[in-house]
Parts: sequence; C-alpha cells; structure tokens
Amino acid sequence: MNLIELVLILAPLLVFNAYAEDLPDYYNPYAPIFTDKEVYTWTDKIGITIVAPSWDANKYGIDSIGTQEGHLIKISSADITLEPYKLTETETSSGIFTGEVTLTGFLHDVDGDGRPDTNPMTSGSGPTNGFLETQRDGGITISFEFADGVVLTKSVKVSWNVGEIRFMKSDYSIDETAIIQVIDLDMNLNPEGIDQIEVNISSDSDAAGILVKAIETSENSGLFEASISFTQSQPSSGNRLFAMPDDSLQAKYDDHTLPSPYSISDNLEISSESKFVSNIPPIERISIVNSFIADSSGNLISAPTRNEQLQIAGTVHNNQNYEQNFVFIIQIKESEGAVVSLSWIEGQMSANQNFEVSQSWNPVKAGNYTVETFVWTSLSESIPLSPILRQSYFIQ
Ligand SMILES: [Ca+2]
Ligand SMILES: [Ca+2]
Ligand SMILES: [Ca+2]
Ligand SMILES: [Ca+2]
Repeated sequence: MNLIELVLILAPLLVFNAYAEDLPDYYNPYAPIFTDKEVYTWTDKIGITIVAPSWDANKYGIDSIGTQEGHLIKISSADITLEPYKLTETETSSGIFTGEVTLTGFLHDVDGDGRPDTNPMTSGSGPTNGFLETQRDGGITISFEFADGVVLTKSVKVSWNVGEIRFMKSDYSIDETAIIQVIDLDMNLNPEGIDQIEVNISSDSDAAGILVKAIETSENSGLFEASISFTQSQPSSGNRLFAMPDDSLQAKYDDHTLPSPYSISDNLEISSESKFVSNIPPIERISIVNSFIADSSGNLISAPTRNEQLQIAGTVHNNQNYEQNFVFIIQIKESEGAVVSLSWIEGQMSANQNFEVSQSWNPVKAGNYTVETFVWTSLSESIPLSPILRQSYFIQ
C-alpha cells in the first residue's frame, strides 16, 4: 500500500472525527452532571458534580460555574426553582465542579401528634448553602447551560420509603440488653443533625409496653437504634421492660411517611418479634430438695405400715430470681405398675423460694411401691421444671 492509498482510506475517518468534535452529542454530552444517588428522600442532601474541563478558565485558581449570565445552574423541584446556583472547582485545575443542596420537604406531621415536624424553605446560592422545598413524589432537576444553546440536565427521583424494624437477635435472656433498629430514611429530617423517633416495645407480661426513643446512629444515616433492658420484679419504666421468661417481645414503629400508592396522610404500623428466654433451662428451674414418707405431724417414718395415714412430704426450691407457677404431682404405683394414687398441688413460688409440699396416702395393701414426683409448669402446659424423682418404699 502506498501513501496515497493510505490517505484515501483514512480521509473519511478524519472528516468524521472533525465533524464529531464540532457538534456535541446532546444526548450524551461531554460535561455530564452526576449526583451521589439516583433516588432521594424528601429531606436528603444532594451532592452534585459537574465535569466541565472547558470551564477551568484559570489553571492556577479555583473556578466556579453556574452564576455566569447565560450559563446558569438551576435546581428545581415540582414548582420551585433555586437559581442561579454556584458550584466550585474541586482543585485549581481539575475541571470538576461540586456543590450540595439540602431538600427541606413540605409541612407534614411525621409522628401523628398533630403538629408538623418539618421546616420547608428554599434559599441559598451555592455551593453548599442551598435549601429546596420538595413534594413527596416527583423529582429534582439540575440544569446547566454549559455552552451557548446547550443545556445539560440531570433528574433524580424523590420518594418516601416504607420503614423497617428489627430486633438484632431472635431471643434475649435475662441479663441481656436488647437492641432494636429502625431504618426509615424519611426520618433523617436533618441530614446534619442526629434525629430520633419513638418505638413501642412490649412483652406478653406487659402488653402496653414502653415507648422508647430510637436515636439516629449518625447525622445522615436514617438508621435509628434503641436499647432496652428487662426486669422480672418491677413495673416497666424508662428503657426497662417487664418481661417473664418465654414471653414474646414486640417492637412497633408507626411510619407516617409512606410511598405511593399510600396517601400522604396514611400511617402504617411496622413490627418485629423476638423472644425473652431464661438462661436456666426449663428442666433446671425447680429442684426437688427432698421427699420422704412422714406421719401426720411431718416426722420421718422409716418403716411405714398399711392402713396408716401417711404423708409424702417434700421440699421444692425455685432456682430462679423471679416468680414461677408450678404444679407438683405425686403418682404412686404398686409393684405391677398400676397407679394407686395420683394427686397434685398447684402454686406459685417467689424468687429463690423453698416450698414445703405434702400429700396424704393411705396404703391398704402391703408390698413394694414406687412414688414418682413431677414438677410441671401447669397441668395444661406440662413443661417439666425438674427431672422426675422416683423412690421405692416397702409397706409392711
Ligand atoms: Ca481552575
Ligand atoms: Ca408531629
Ligand atoms: Ca439526621
Ligand atoms: Ca417512611
């Protein structure tokens, strides 16, 4: 291939390239506008970046864009526009311009107390002092006339979110602190300050529960945390909830900032469940301290005889530092295994209490007998609170 042929082949490409440089692609312009997110909530802060090397007029100084006549930057929500808005160069010769605008939402009661909690306003001229009112749905458009007759625009969505709530663990034992998290970006009402919301926490033993504050984990997180402790001996108060082992725990948050198709005035209860458990396994909660055959005065009988009024006497101990309902069951079997006596006592033991129990027994036949002692939560629930005790006696 000689030089002439090469030039003939390349010529159309060279012409095309020159043409492309002269006419910017309006749909994919060279100076694009970027935002730090695509979807914002109503009180978010929007970080804006425009890459426009041709606006780096002074290679040794910080330039700005947006306020020059004919080349304004405008930031608009549905019916309100902030203009002109100035962005400044990140470095002396970066050709990258940045700024921030904080959305201020609209008047709305976010916690159902009848009073609005927002402060909608539109003000500022950039690069970081801008505030702009916005509606629940819709968007924000940023526009910049970067060359004569060429306007770049970038639109982002504004939307509310359905909140989420969760206990950090599926169960909690007596000495633990429970952490409850709520994520609702819409409640980050001030992106430069710590916000808070209210959460209701309840147990089976205290169905009304407590109202606690969940505090935003950082200025701009929209993530809220509350911590609560448990009590088995005092009424709920502050961040302490009355709960008994085996209770269900419930955490509830009322979201008053719901996306469409909910209406703006709707609210929705969002809830999460956990479990309150004892750190003592059920079978170890009560101990049978002793069990023996006694006379009607409670004195030990070493050689019991038939046709005598006997007592099966014993002591049980509550190993927990809270109350426990129980049923104490005595079953007596003769040597062939037939049940000759079945009786029970129901009661409630206070924390770490010793409890004396006795059941009368009047054997009519001599022989070998087995006395079985059970301790359950109740006759209907029949969860064992102690291992079964089996004792053998010979009745003369
Ligand atoms: Ca510069
Ligand atoms: Ca309110
Ligand atoms: Ca905040
Ligand atoms: Ca919400």
